[in-house]
Amino acid sequence: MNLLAACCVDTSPLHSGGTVDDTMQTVFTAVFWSSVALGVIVAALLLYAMFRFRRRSDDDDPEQFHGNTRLEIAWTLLPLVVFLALFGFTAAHMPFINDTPADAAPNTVTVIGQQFSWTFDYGATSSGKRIESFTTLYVPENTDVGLQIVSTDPPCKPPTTLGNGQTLAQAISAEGCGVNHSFYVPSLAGQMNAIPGQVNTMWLNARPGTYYGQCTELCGVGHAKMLITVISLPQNQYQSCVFGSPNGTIDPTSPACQAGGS
Ligand SMILES: [Cu+2]
Repeated sequence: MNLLAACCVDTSPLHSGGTVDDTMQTVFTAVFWSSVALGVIVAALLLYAMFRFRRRSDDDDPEQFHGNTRLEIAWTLLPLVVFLALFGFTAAHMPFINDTPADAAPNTVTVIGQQFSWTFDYGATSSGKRIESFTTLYVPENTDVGLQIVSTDPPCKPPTTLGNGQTLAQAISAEGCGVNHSFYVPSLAGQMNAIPGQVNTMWLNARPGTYYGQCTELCGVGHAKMLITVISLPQNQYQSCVFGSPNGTIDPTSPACQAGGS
């Protein structure tokens, strides 16, 4: 197990680490196996027709007919029903995947993509210092967490003061500079672009553990360095890791910030 962990990190969306990816896998599994079944049935019918009705001699003419209404209605309706069923199944699950639930609001993190790293901002201390972690996003386990995703690059700097009622994400996007990045941790949720001048939102709810991802929008020479780690911690451990220090500094080496620790 340790050997496996040392050799490779598992970023497969098939190995879900939370409720959003669970739902995505529900949709994927249904669409995938329906497609496999349809493909096998169509190929089998095709092979059957090719061999059963093949021309046996030069003067053997196949039966000629046209205008079989029942057949035409059937081959129109059947694919339509299959298509509508898959469409309905997908559409029924999309709101859960896409719409950040209201109870994620207190756990909103601003995700800032910049050449070439990720900053995660959890809010500010009473003295106004931003509480931030870099590369690693800490989340409370089994809890809805909202992400507001923005991009900024020099000459822009994340603003130090915010307008009245303005969120950090709104202040950064108002500056409108940066290049496109994309936040993607496949075992937790789908992919979301970080676009200059825009605030994109997504959410996740992670079971305890450590999850990995990376920037998935080619953004420059350091693109490959934009790795992401998500550590899902028990609620009290999360509180002391992220909000425990009076000066607002998150220490990634502290015991509170270790997955499966203290
Ligand atoms: Cu990038």
